[in-house]
Amino acid sequence: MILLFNPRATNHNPRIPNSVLQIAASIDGIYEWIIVDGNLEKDPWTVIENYLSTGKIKYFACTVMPGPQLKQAIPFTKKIRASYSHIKIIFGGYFASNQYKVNLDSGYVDYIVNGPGDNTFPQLINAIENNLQVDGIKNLIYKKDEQIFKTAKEELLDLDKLPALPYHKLNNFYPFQKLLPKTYLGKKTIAYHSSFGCPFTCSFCAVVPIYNARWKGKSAQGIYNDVKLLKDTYQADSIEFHDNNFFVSEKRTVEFAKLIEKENMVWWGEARIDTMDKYKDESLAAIRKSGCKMIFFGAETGNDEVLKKMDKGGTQTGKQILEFAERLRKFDIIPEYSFVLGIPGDTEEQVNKQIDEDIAFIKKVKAINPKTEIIIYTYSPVPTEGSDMYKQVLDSGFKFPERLEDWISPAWENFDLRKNPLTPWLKPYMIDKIKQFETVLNGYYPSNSDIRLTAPKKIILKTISSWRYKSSFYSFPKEISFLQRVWKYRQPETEGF
Ligand code: B12
Ligand code: SF4
Repeated sequence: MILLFNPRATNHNPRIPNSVLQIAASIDGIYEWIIVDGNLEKDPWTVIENYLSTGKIKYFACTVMPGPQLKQAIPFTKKIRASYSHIKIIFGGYFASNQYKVNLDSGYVDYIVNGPGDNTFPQLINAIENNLQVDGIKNLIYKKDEQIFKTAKEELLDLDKLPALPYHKLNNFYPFQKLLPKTYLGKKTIAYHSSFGCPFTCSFCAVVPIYNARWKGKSAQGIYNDVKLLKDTYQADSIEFHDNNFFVSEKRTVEFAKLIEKENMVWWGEARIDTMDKYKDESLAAIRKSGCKMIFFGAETGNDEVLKKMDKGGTQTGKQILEFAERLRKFDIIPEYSFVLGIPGDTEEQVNKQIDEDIAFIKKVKAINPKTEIIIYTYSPVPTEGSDMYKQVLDSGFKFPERLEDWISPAWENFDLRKNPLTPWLKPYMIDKIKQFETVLNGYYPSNSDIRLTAPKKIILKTISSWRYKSSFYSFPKEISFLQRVWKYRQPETEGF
């Protein structure tokens, strides 16, 4: 029997655990599987241990993204290896694939599924069950005789041909209603993933090393059929598309918009500014009419030179970021712009100056379209081998942890959350400046995605933050952070997106 584990990633809104559910779909009807969702268990280790003590579990298969999920994935796996050494441990997900060396060197991860696991996972289990070689299985990383082997990457799969996700079986483990949280979009929000990869190669992005500029999406009709099923069966009223880049194909998006319009559902997804700026006006209008209220974009920075250095790989410019915010305002679609501050520079002055310029640029965006939701990340390197930026990162002396356990130290957890990146070029005063600006910005423009923050609270926050925002005086905004703490203000990115 295979135990699929989704470690806790969020304290607030558990969502459909698509990563492990898609793996469940790949073996459903072939191998017996059970699922433990760390987001829905107070004490997942006891639940896992109860399953282990039955003696039936042969495989522990765990998905891992960086950050909070590691806090359960690492210690639980270690305990399993120590007490149940016969169990094979298989990791998948972005952290496992991108940081494969540290995972395999730990001695308690046997195999890593490097990218989509839909074919790889059943093939791997079949090979282990039948004592076959694994070297012919694509998308796999493993260690043999102290040497790491990476097998070839598989062509991207046709999502319309993959087995349907076993939602009804998940419902036997966890009442499905608990997996449809109330969000900014609606009362019962579906998390749906409709494509693999992304066609671009931004040098800071964790998707790039896994997908190498490849993208493949499910058909609009296929997405609609799944969403309709969830609406009819579980009364879902809204959709969060978890694709890295949902809007790659204008044709697919518009087709989907036309199909979903009659269902009266609100939806959201992630896109690129330069891609969507090419969309026709009627396409943007159709998207809005169909229920798309807000779209997430990686704006990154207003500086064209830096955009080039980040290898945005497209045509995005600072001017376009501003004009597009204005364009979306006319269509009543809220742009959710994320910015990456603190990228490496040749000198300390240059890094600091870029932060100041980015802050000024964010204020320009807000002036053009005040409804724009701003998300600020500090730059956290990902191992995008071959990119100039990653080379600069390594030259600066930056190193990832060498032991798996080190990833759960508080400092590296903050790195994962892109809050305090431990990057040598970013000095403490710069981090303070970014954080203080963010506090003032969130005070003057409280996020609409925090649905618990009432209108009067928003007015109070805005009023007390006003003089700081207008005079660009951000130092020690204690009065604002005090209120945000008391009212448990949730920034858009901690809420999830
Ligand atoms: C949903 C999600 C979340 C949810 C998790 C909810 C939940 N139920 O667990 C929330 C919102 C909590 C979250 C948080 C974070 N996330 Co997140 N998240 C995602 C997102 C959008 C979708 C994941 C998903 O469900 N994918 C759908 C499945 C089907 O695809 P998949 O995971 O790739 O799975 C396939 C393969 O990878 C593989 N596979 C995956 N797992 C496993 C396991 C096994 C055993 C096997 C065999 C195979 C396998 O097979 C699957 C099927 O083919 C991804 C981006 C993405 N598009 O995947 C980011 C992503 C994983 N998150 C990321 C990050 C960094 C975070 C944060 C840590 C930081 C942040 N600020 O965003 C935060 C933590 C914040 C906090 N306070 O906790 C990054 C990881 C980047 C990196 N450096 O590795 C991603 C890639 C987004 C991005 N492009 O930057 N996240
Ligand atoms: S467009 Fe987005 S998902 Fe695609 S490579 Fe760039 S940052 Fe990553």
